[in-house]
Amino acid sequence: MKLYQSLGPNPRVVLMYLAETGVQVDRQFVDIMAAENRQPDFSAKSPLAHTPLLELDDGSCIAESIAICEYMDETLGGHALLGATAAERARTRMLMRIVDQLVVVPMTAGFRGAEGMPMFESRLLCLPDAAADLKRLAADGLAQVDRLLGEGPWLAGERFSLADILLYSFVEFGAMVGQPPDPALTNLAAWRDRVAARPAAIDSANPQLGIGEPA
Ligand SMILES: N[C@@H](CCC(=O)N[C@@H](CS)C(=O)NCC(=O)O)C(=O)O
Repeated sequence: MKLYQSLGPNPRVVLMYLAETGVQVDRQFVDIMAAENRQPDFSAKSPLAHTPLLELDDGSCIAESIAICEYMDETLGGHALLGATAAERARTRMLMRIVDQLVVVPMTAGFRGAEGMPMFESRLLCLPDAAADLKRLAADGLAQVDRLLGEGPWLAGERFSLADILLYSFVEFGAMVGQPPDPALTNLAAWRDRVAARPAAIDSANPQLGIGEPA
């Protein structure tokens, strides 16, 4: 099994999953800034030529960060971060869908229509006229997540889950690309500090390093 990873919040979700669980897989860095992901060898493996990508021993491939983590959790991770029961897993999936729709989708579309435009405009539909509104939508999504978090400690309550990893990767990405969370969202700020204190948050920050390798 081999994981293809790169810069960016989506590969970070998988790296943080690996760092949290201790699941070991071979890993290869793909330089998306140099368009390595769009070379025929790689794009034949991935439906949208995206990273992360997990290649199984039989040569078949799984794209999409959450699908990869779910596969690993089911086969190697002992349901560590989805949940121990069907009800827990359903709750984690519910929270991930909320985070995806309310935060990830508008945040990334807002980025593509503004700061990220030079990287994407030659090959993807970018919406510069909508970028400010998309960012407002993502900020509103974070406000809704702040309410869902309440006192926490985690999105699912007492149980740290893949939903926290997904949200954290995109809160950190947003902070780097001009969409930092509103400091008035105090539940989110306290939760972000709690996640940042987990070793996996540090170990997953640099996709070019091995997990736990000193920066
Ligand atoms: N929904 C996908 C998104 C994957 C994605 O957009 N990956 C980015 C890195 S964060 C990528 O490979 N970009 C390369 C490109 O656009 O050329 C997932 O969850 O994995």
